[in-house]
Amino acid sequence: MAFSYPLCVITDEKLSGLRHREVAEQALQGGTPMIQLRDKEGDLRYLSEEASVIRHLCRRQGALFIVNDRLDLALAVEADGIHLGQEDLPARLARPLLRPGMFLGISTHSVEEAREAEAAGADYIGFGPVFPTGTKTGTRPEVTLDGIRMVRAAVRIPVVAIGGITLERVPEVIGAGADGVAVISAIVEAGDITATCRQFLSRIHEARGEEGR
Ligand code: 3NM
Repeated sequence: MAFSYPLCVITDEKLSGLRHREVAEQALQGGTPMIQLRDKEGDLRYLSEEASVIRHLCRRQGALFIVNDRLDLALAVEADGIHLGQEDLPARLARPLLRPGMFLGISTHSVEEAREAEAAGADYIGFGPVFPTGTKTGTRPEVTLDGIRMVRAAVRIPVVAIGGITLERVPEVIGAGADGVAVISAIVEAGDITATCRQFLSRIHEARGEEGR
């Protein structure tokens, strides 16, 4: 069955010049099914306010709300899930702390990490960077479209591709087997976030052979 959350918009206040809640609101208006709050620097008091608003907005629309890295924040605001990187709390330690039904997403950069994440109970993996990205410093070498093909064949859980993904690149990324795409700059830096999300979704549906949705 097709993954129900094929577009994840990751909020970024620096790149967008907007508050997390504003990015989320505009992305949700464009039909985005999954929002991830990601902020490596903001203080927790501020982020808890942003997260509470986004929690409400996502719930109203039936979209999934994922918090990056901060498990305390995810639990406190009753987010739908947590996304952890290879330098964050290990999945096997995080999984038992989650409420039943909460999503666990893990960033992975190789087939080995993807298999490990699946074995540790991840519900989906982020896989990247597929293409060069200026958004995250210190990223690993690009996993490329061939990497997506390999990882898709190696795990059963959904594979969400990330890193340098633009509207133009959606068909090849989905064509290589990604179940979804996670995007920062190509969406949050776009003048019209709402319209850009609609374009991404329609490109994704086209690439999946779901025209007319
Ligand atoms: N994680 P953009 S790449 C947050 O490879 C993040 O795990 C990556 O931003 C990974 O869409 C990345 O602007 C940045 O390239 C994605």
